[in-house]
Amino acid sequence: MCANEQTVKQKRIVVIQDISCTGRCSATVALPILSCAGMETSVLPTVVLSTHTAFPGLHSRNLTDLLLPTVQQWHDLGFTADAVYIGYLGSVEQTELIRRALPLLCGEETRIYLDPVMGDDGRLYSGMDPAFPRAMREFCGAGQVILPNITEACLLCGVPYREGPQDPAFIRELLEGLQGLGQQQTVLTGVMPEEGCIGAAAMDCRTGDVVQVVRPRLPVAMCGTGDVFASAFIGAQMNGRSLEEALGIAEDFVCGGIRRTLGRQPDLRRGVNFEEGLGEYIRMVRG
Ligand code: PXL
Repeated sequence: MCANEQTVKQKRIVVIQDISCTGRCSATVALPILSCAGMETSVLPTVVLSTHTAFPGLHSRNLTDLLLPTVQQWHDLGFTADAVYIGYLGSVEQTELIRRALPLLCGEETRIYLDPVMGDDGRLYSGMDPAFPRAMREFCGAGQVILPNITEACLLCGVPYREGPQDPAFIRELLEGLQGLGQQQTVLTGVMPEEGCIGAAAMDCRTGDVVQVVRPRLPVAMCGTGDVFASAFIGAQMNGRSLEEALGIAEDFVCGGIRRTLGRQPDLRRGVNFEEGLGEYIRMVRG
């Protein structure tokens, strides 16, 4: 056993998002990736859905009533998290409840990652309350790191959606519009700075410094890519990788997953084959 394993305490993360029972997004993506990042995972489910919302005929149940009692029990047991990752929430009311629950989960050092999951391709996800973007704008202040995609950034900033490629001035406008919302870093995903490229642009909210990581774009849209990206990014940062390194690791992990899925899985709603990239991911973040 190396010295590191004896002396460094294993980190704990609480994942607050839905369980979409099949279809590879949210908790079914986040938990395995964060486990591979070496973290102890807990899940606070916000909604249980038979599938994610891109499939017709789904059944779902909001677990609003369980949120505060669960966190209160964890608090009473002396449980605190090193990181919290908030994703898909089931209602405006849940944003308020989670805001009240966070102090019970967090110590001084806890890092809160907030992905304001609301929509994609310029539209709110099916079934999402139109009042949600305004509530989410307020809620972003709870996050040290916020991770919107372009659609969510537009909704948060109140600017019309623009399809890619987006000119650098527009990406900058979004990053500056988001700068005051989270506390430390903004990670804007699905950025297409030029034809044939996709990546992420991140701003340090305190200094205004921007880093951008881009990769060749595969011309498909798959469900759950934002969740794969956010989980891989968080796992890398929580293992001490710099902002730029974590962005690169997460982009490579998503691109590898999309490449592996193409041609092998006809229904792209079933999400990204990230599983077969986990061995490589472990080497990137833990090696
Ligand atoms: O991947 C984001 C996401 C999370 N949770 C649910 C969703 C989606 C995207 O469609 O429907 C329930």
